Amino acid sequence: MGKEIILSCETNTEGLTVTWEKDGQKLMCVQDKHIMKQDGTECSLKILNADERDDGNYTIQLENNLGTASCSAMVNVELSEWRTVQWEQNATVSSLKEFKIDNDHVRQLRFLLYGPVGAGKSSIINTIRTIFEDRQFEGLCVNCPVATLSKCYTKNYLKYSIGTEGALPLIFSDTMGVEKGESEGVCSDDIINALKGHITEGYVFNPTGQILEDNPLYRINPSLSDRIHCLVNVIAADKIALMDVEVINKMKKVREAASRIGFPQVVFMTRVDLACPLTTRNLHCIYRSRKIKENMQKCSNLLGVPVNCIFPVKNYYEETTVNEDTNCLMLDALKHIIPWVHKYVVNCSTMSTNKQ
Ligand SMILES: Nc1nc2c(ncn2[C@@H]2O[C@H](COP(=O)(O)OP(=O)(O)O)[C@@H](O)[C@H]2O)c(=O)[nH]1
Ligand SMILES: [Mg+2]
Repeated sequence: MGKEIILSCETNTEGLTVTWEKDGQKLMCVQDKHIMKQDGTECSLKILNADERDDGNYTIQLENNLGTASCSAMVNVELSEWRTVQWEQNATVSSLKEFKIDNDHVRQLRFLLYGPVGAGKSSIINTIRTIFEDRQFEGLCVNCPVATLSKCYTKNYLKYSIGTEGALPLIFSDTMGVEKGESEGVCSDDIINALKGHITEGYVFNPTGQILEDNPLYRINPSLSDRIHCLVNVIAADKIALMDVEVINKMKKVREAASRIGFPQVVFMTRVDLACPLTTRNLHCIYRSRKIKENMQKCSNLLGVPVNCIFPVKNYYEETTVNEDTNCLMLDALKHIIPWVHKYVVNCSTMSTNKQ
């Protein structure tokens, strides 16, 4: 952003007719923006003070009496960094490992992961466990393409602790994915029941109907420590544009119920590496990428969650070794969310104590 871009082309003969094109159209030279040069066998196009309007596919067309030739280059102007991440993990890992809940009634902050099938919910838990246990996890049922076809994916309501022997006071609950169709995927009312603490872990989600009160896994009077303290909506960055309206409406219903309860809600936008080539090459560019920013804005519009509550993350999915950049991006999200959820729990507890 704001820099100078030079596209240059070396030819093997002089005296060529040169035309520059942008996205298939002849480039109209704008004063103080484009400088075209032809010096012997060297042709160049200088783009001054680059901004997002300069993005595009630039082609140089060369012509002489023997024929024509062309050559193209893609220009992608990075944004100025609009959120910063600490790309060194030790300090954050240590401070989160030392985190304690300032409350006698709640031992663990509870997060529920919710979103479409294949969005990366189970992978998020794998990734967080990998960070705090310093080894690659394969414990959860993560969708593989074959498994997705045979519909073998997360069906149970399961909770996962974090850190060796649950050293961190955090619990992540995995859920069945949302799907379009009346009796497909997790039932929205069951997610709302789970948020309120009515569902005990181990319950097998039933797409055709919510849990009944006489089910042994139905908790009639959940306490603050049984309830969920943060709803984590999970959306895959590369699938946002393809999201079915029925899935979006189901997610909105849950979000509205969560808003009535009043606890923190965030979005983890996964699979950023599949949505943006700049980010695939270098995760440090994530908050310079226009594609990521646009996708975050789309998530915000779809679900009604403000952009500052949306965290792009990359999960472990095929790697066999731990990667500090992957860890740091996830840690950045946790570092922002945990104090917020902690404050919510302490406030709830104080309010219920005052009522007694
Ligand atoms: N490239 C990439 N793949 C991911 C990422 N997160 C998840 N996946 C893959 O996406 C698929 C679905 O992930 P999964 O965690 O099972 O989704 P769930 O149905 O929401 O639990 C799996 O094949 C994962 O390996 C990511 O950040 N990047
Ligand atoms: Mg899953």
